[in-house]
Amino acid sequence: MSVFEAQETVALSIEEVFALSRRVLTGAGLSAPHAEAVARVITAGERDECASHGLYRLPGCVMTIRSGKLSPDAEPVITDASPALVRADAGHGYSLLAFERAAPLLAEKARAVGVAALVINNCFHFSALWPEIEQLTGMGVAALAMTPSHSWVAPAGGRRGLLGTNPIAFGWPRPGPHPYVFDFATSAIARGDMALHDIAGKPIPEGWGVDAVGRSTTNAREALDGAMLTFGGHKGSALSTMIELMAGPLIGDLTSRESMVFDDGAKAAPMHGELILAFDPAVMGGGDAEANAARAEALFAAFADQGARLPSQRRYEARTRSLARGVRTPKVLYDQILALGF
Ligand code: NDP
Ligand code: PYC
Repeated sequence: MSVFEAQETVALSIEEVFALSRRVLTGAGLSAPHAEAVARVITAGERDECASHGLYRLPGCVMTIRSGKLSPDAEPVITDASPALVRADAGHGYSLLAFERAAPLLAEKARAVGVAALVINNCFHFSALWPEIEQLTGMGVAALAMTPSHSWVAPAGGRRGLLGTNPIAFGWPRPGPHPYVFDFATSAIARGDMALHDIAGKPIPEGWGVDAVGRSTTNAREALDGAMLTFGGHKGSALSTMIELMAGPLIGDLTSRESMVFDDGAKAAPMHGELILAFDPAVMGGGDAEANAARAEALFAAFADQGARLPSQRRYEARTRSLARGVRTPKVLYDQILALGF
């Protein structure tokens, strides 16, 4: 349920969400290719009712562009680094254009070798990972993506920000339009969602964060000013640390702590790297690809047999609704976006 459930809303078509996003982003100075790549992902977030990574992100994008740290017209440099490695230097632009331009080569390599990696370096990153995962499953490969953020999250046993909210997302291609996809922060909740609780004046559950002196809090503002906590205690903490390492030093890029130092109080989006792995089940499965795919489908069917739902099912249902009827966005957010003046 949205934290803005009872609030006044504005009705927008999907086309209007994209046009508004593009207008604001180009108005703030982003080049057309970047603005369109970012607007596509913001529109997808709004369409799938992912409030923390939809239109809510536009004011933050404008703040990032105005910080002077982001290169608004950076041309991603894509390198065919080895038979199984694509490297994309985003040149301090947003990650999304680099991903879009490099993804076809990543999938091609996975199909040739079985498993391949895309390393994106020097990118500003604010987006959910599932749009990228869905692009890859649409090319017939399974995919795993991860990225650090800023050091807002305390490790298990600690009380101060050190790790990022570090999302990890996985996708498995399926027949039909809806792949199996999960995508979550390794913090108990994404920071964007925590901020939405703060804006709506809603309490947060115990276990999401601690205040500035390390006491457990149910006040979102206090947790934002203190430290967020990982999901699953030491397990989320270790998974988050793996993401720091795999999408940080392993790929020659910044950790969340180093991203925060780079930010230097500008409150821009995190700047670091992203690691995306792609797997071709037809190559890796060795034998009968159809039989292997059918076994995966039997696993998914067994969820429904006991009344469980698959991750992304809520999103796909929201997508169907939005494509038919458009979206409703909180008026307070819509007015804030118009007040940016673009
Ligand atoms: P949630 O905890 O809301 O959901 C995470 C995943 O779990 C989704 O795939 C969701 O599917 C699935 N899920 C939720 N409830 C169930 C259920 N009952 N049964 C099965 N599956 C379920 O997300 P987070 O707050 O952790 O993250 C939100 C977003 O924030 C992510 O998209 C992430 O990429 C993004 N993010 C980005 C960061 C960045 O640095 N770029 C940093 C941190 C987060 P469904 O959507 O269908 O409910
Ligand atoms: O919601 O945690 C988050 C987040 C960080 C960077 C982009 N989104």
